[in-house]
Amino acid sequence: MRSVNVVAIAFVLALAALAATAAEGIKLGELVIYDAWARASAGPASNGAAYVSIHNHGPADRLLGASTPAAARSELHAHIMDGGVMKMRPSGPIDIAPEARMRLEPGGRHVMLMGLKGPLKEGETFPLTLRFEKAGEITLTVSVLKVGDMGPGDPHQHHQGTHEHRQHHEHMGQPPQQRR
Ligand SMILES: [Cu+2]
Repeated sequence: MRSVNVVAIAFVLALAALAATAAEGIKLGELVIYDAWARASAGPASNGAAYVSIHNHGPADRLLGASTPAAARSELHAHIMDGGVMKMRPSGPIDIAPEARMRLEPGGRHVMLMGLKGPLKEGETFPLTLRFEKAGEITLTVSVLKVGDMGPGDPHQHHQGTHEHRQHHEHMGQPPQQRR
């Protein structure tokens, strides 16, 4: 019985560690990836979009593609002006400049989720795998926020899991205010 309890406690601790990692950013090579989120579907939508923030601590890399079991197909998209109308189009690989801090966000670059298996519901999560040219692959947990949300970085919102840059640097082993 005792060993069963030890396993149960270890499992709970592992879950807690995963949750903490998600809020502070996940390190993949020289990249730190954080705030993976999506908007809840407004109705019985067949498409959706996922967003993520990336901080590159190293040389240039490229986001090549994404996949999720939540949708039949995932494409990298960008919004472009076409005859005065904002349209979205497949963007191909997304360049990540050296030392860049970038955000996929509503109205900008996003991971288009085509053929959702079901509507995205606020409070739920789903896995999203991103594939980078140099850093490799990582599977993130995407948090579904409310319809019309502008994301965890929205200054008008106060979500749990809001990215704190201080935490992020502690995670990288570079506390910004302890340098002498
Ligand atoms: Cu799109």
